[in-house]
Amino acid sequence: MAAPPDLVARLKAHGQDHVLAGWDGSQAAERERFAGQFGRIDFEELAALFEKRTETQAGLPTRERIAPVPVEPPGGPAAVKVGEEAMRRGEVAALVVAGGQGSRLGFDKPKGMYPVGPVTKASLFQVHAEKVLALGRRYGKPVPFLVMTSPATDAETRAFFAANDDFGLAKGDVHFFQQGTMPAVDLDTGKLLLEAPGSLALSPNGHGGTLTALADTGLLAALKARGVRHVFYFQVDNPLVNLCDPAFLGRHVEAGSEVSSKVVFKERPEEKVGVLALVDGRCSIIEYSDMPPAMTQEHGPGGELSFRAGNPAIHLFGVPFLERITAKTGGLAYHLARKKVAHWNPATGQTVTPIKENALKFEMFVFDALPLAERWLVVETKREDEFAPLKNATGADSPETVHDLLVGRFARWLEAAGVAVPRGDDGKPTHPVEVSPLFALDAGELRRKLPAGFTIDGPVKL
Ligand code: UD2
Repeated sequence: MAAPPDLVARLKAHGQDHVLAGWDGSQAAERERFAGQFGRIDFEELAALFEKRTETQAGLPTRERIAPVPVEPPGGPAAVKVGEEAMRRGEVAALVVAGGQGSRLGFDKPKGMYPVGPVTKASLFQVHAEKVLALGRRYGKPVPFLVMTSPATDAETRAFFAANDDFGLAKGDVHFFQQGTMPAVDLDTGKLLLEAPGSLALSPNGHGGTLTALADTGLLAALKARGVRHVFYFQVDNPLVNLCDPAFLGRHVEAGSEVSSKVVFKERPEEKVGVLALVDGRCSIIEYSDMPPAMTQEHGPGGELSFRAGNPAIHLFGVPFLERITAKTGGLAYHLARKKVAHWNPATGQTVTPIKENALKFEMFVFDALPLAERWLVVETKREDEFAPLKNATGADSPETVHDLLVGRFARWLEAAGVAVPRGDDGKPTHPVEVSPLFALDAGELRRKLPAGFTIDGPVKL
C-alpha cells in the first residue's frame, strides 16, 4: 500500500519523492505517522533556506551598525521588594529549556538527568525543581514550572519526574511541553534525509521553538488565565541560576520591560557564549559562532572587551510580549548548521554513519526575539553567582567546573554565616559542600537557618 496520493503529489512537486523508496507503508498507522511527519514542513521555506547555505555570516550586520549594549547593575533592596511582591501575587512562571540532545557531554540520557549535586549527586532537574518548590513555599504562591522537551528527551524526562514524584511539586504545577522539529537535509542536494524507511531524520527546531510551542500548546493562554505576567526562562544545563531572582524581576517590572536579560562579563575573548549588543539600536545577541574575530578582540577605552556582555541565556519575557510575537506568522528566523547526521540510504538500503558533515539542520534561537522588544533591559550578574553551564565531558563547562562553582558558592554562603571553611593550598574548600534549595535559596536564608555552632569536619549536606 503506497503513501496517500496527495502526499505523493506534494513530494513529487518538490523533488522529494525519493523518501518513499523502499517503504511499503502496509499498515494504516505507519502511513498515518509518515504522512504526519510532513504536516509541518514548508517545502518552499526549506528550499529557500537550502539556497542560503552558501552565505557566510548570513545576515550578520556590518560593524558600524553594531555597538556595545548598556548594562545595568543588579537591582537593590527597592527592586527586591517589587520582585518579591510579584512573586507573592503569583505573577511569575519558571521555564526551563531541556530539549537539546547534549551530544558534547557524552551522556546518553536527557541532560537534566545528569547528577551535579556535589555531595548528593542530585540531578539538574532535581536542583531546578527544588528551587521552584522552595520559591513557592517562600512566597506563598506556587510557581508554575514549565519543562520544554523535544522528541529526543520527552519520554525519559517525564518518566524521570514521575519516578521522583515531581520532586515534591504539586501535579498541577509542572507542565511538560514539546518543541517542534525540523527535517535535516543533505548538505549537497537539499534532499530530505531518512532515519529509516518511512521515517524522516527530524531534529529539535532550536530553543527558539520554545515561544511557538508555548503558544501552540495553549500553555501561554493558560498561564495568562492563571495571572502569570512574566516567564523566567533558563537552560537546563545551568544549576547555578538564581531562579526568579527578585532583584532582576523588580528591575524588569519597574522598567516596564518586555524582555530583560542577564549578562555575565566575558573574561576572555574566546569564551563560547553569545554576546548582547545593539544592532541598529535594538538589543540583540550575536552568537559566538557568528562573531568576527576582530570584534571579539576589540577593547574599549578602559581596556575592557568592547563586546563583553556574555549571554548566560537567562531572560524574563513579559506575557503580553510573548502573545504579540507568537501571534505573528512565520516565527523566528532559522539558523543553518552543518552537522553529521546518520541516515538510511534508499539507494543502498544501508544506514550511513557519516565521518564528515553531510547535512544541514535548521534551528531557531530564542534570543532572536530580543530585537522585537520595544522596551528591554540588560542586567549584570556574576559568573560565580549565577552561571555554571554543563556542556562538555572535560575541560571548560564540564562536570568538574560545575562542581567547583557549586561548592564555591555554598562555601561562600557558609563563610558569610560565620562558619570557618577549611581550604586547600589552591584556595578551594577541602570538603564538598551542598545546600539544597529546600534548606536555603540564598546566603541570608542559610545564615538564619544554620544550627548554632555549626562546624565543618567533612562533606557538608544541608
Ligand atoms: C548556548 C547559547 C550561547 C550561550 C550558552 C550559555 C545558542 C545558540 N548559544 O550555547 O550563546 O548562551 O548557551 O550556556 O543558544 N535546547 C533546547 N532545544 C533545542 C536546542 C537547545 O531545548 O532545540 C536547550 C538545551 O537543552 C540547552 C540550551 O537550549 O538547555 C542551550 O543549548 P546548547 O547547549 O546546545 O547551546 P550552546 O551551548 O550552543
